[in-house]
Amino acid sequence: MEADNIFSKQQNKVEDFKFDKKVVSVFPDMIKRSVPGYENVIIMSGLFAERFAQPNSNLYDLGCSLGTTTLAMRSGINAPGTKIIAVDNSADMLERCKTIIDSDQSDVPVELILDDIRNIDFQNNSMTVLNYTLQFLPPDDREGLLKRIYDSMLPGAILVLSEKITFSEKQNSELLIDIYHSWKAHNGYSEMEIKQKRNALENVLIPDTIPQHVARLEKIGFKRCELWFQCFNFISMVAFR
Ligand code: GEK
Repeated sequence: MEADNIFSKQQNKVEDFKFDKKVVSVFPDMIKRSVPGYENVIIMSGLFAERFAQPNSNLYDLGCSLGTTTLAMRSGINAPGTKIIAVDNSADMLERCKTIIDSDQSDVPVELILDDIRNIDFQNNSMTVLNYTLQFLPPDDREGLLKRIYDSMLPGAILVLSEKITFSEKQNSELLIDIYHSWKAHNGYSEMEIKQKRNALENVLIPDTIPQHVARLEKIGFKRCELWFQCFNFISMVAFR
């Protein structure tokens, strides 16, 4: 696994973050050292799939990157006749994802789609996972996407939504984000790397607060939702149709 040193050198102008070849080559190391709880959230996505995949239905992994969530879901699914539809709009990510999925032995079919998740015609949907992807959509597009997902869901279907979040209370926000940065430093990132990555993400990753997420899910019609994981400014929720 290649080490993530993308922001280790001083850059004159920090460009907006892109999921390009350079990021793909370090992605497993980057996400593990940058998203607290990532590995647990992936494992638990597999456990949700084990429990909620319905026979003859589709399961969606939106913003699949290298397919880590897809593989966890694939190994969890017991229901017959299911298909996982994994979508990403980065051609570099999806190309590498295809190699990884092809080398996995499970016989649950996986369809990889290179497209914007806003263009997908969701159907016959028993589970949708958005692991750290909704945060990259323009805020005004988030409700529309979630509504279309909701409308495609079978009774009893679930949405797993994992996100970086922000906080409305200023002191909590400063403290938790500061501790998060300490955790990144603990994982070997320098102060400059942390700062440059933060700048690169500033216009690209726009986090919501937990109350914003809950209000949106309730407005769309999800009958229950629960926060099942939180570490500092990273969360995962499950919402039930
Ligand atoms: C994992 N879920 O390993 N349409 C399609 N893909 C998109 C869009 C969009 N509009 N916007 C961003 N992406 C993964 C990790 S990474 C999270 C998800 C991170 C894709 C983007 O190309 C990238 O691959 C992914 O969403 C976000 O479980 O890097 O912080």
